[in-house]
Amino acid sequence: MAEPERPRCGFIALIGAPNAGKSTLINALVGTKVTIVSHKVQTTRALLRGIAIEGEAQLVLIDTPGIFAPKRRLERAMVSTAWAGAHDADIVGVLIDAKRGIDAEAQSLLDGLAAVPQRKVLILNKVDLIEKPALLGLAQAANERADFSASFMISALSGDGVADFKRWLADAVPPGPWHYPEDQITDAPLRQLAAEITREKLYLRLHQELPYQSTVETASWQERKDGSVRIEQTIFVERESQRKIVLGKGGQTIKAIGAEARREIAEVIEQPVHLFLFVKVREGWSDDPERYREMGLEFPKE
Ligand SMILES: Nc1nc2c(ncn2[C@@H]2O[C@H](COP(=O)(O)OP(=O)(O)OP(=O)(O)O)[C@@H](O)[C@H]2O)c(=O)[nH]1
Ligand SMILES: [Mg+2]
Repeated sequence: MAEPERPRCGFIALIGAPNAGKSTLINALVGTKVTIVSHKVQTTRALLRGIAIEGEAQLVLIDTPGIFAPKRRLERAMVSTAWAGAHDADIVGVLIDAKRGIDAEAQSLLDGLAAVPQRKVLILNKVDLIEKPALLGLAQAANERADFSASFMISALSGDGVADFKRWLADAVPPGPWHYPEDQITDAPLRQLAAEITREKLYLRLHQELPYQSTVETASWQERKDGSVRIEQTIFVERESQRKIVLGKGGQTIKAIGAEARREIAEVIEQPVHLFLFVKVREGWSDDPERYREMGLEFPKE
């Protein structure tokens, strides 16, 4: 699809509490997985763009970390990054988990919107989980607390209502040339996307605090003559005891994570992949500015 005669293009940031379904919605709008999803909170750590085309419009969708009351340094970096993403966008999509309703987290998110001058749109997500009548009250309550141009009720998971929302966005973004080639679906470098996929598999498999105390980086990426790629990744954890958990009995856990990640990375890059995972203990990595640079986050001073 070539750029049309009267192109439109705009940046849309999706913000919301952790686990509201922002990343799921970005993937649904793009039509391919460009950002990772898990049932745990605080999955997304940095800004990531997914790119979709609707009619004459190119929609640049910015996935952001969840907004909540942060305590640790990494959390503070994630939350301030999320608000910064909202301030840089043409349109701000505010996601609320309809099942949870307007709880304390959603309330403080709505309060924070007063400082966001951009056009805002309310998205009540996960409508598959609740009854229709409850939705109307929820939409009304949210509209009383912030100034929304429109409200949508969707299920990012089933796709219900997503097409309507996408058409609305296509009309709402300003006229202007497309920012990306028409076939590009994300601005994330492949090595970063590959590291994120491995982090998703880690999140899905490991329990309690461990996922939050680990990070994944792609250490090397070699294209081979036979068309395959050799990828080495490092999983950083904080303590030796965590390294043992990631490895699992006889290396079973890391092997399973590696197999799942390899399959999905190969699918995304459409090349055979040889994936090598290494687990390193780096005490205090979440206080190391270099790790933040790798994740695309600013390093908060304290
Ligand atoms: N039932 C239902 N579940 C959903 C829907 N959208 C997302 N989910 C689930 O909600 C969980 C969180 O989804 P994510 O897309 O990772 O949420 P997020 O807002 O990006 O979360 P953070 O990155 O942690 O801020 C996952 O288990 C999704 O499958 C929906 O419309 N209906
Ligand atoms: Mg996310």
